[in-house]
Amino acid sequence: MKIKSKILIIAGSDSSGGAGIQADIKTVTSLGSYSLTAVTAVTVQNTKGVRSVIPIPSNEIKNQIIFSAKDIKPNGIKIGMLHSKLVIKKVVESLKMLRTKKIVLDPVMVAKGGAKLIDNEAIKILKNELMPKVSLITPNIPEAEVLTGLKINSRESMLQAANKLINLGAKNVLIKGGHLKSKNVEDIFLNKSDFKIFTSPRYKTNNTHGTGCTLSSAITTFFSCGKSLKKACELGIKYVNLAILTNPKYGKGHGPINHLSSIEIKKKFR
Ligand code: PXL
Repeated sequence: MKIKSKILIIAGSDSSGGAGIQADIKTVTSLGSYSLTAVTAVTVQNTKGVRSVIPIPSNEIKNQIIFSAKDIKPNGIKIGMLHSKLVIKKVVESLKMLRTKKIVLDPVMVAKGGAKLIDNEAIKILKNELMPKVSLITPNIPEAEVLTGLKINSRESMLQAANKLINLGAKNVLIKGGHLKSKNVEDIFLNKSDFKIFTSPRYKTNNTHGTGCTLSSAITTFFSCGKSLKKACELGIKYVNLAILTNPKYGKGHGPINHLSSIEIKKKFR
C-alpha cells in the first residue's frame, strides 16, 4: 500500500496504548499515512487511571519537532497533550519554523479518570498564543467550558461556546458533545462562514479511552490527504464511532477503542 501523507504528532505517551501518542500513531497508520512524533510527556497508566506523568524538557520537545520534521516534511500536524506554558511556547516557536499549514489542536486537559494533564497557567497561553495559529481546535465540553468560561449543557450553549472560540481567534472549531446527557451525540463544527452538526448514535460502553486523541488524529489524516476540514471531521467521527462499536473490551476500567476499524480514504493524496 502506498503511503498517503505524513503526519507529525506532538503528544504525550500513554503506556496503556489506548490514548495519547499510541492512539495517534495507530490511527494515522490504519488510515494509510506515515507518522513522525515529538513526545511531550510520559504517563504511567492503565484503563483504571493515571499513576504518574513525567514531562519531557521543553527544549527536547522542540528538538524532536525541528530535527525530524525539517528532514521529513509533514503534510499535517496533530497536537495533543501540552502540559505547561513553556512547552506551548516552544511548540509555537517550532510551528513557525515549519511550513506545514494543516494543524489540528486537541486541547487535552484531563484524562478519563480525572487526572489533570495540563497546568492552569498553560491554558491561558494555549488559548491566546496557540489556538489562533492552528487550523482546527477540537475541545470536548469540559475543555470548551474552561476555554470560554461558559457553562455548556445544551446544543444552544455548545453553539454559543463555539462562537466565542471563533471570536477569540480560532479559525475552525469542533466541539464534541459526548459529555452531554442526550440520546444521540451531537458534535458541532463552526467557522466564520459555515456550520454543521454531526449526529451519531451513543453507544452504552465504558470503553471510550482515547476517543479524543483518535478523532483529532483521524481528522488530521483526512485533512492532510486533501479533504476539506468539514469533510475530514465527518469522516473522523465515522471512524471513531466504528472504533467504539467494535472496541476489544480490554482492561478493567475505561478500555481502548478499535483503531483498526479503518475506512478508506477515496480521494487520492495531492
Ligand atoms: O485522552 C487524553 C489524553 C491525551 N494524552 C495522553 C493521555 C490522555 C488520556 O489518558 O494519557 C498522554
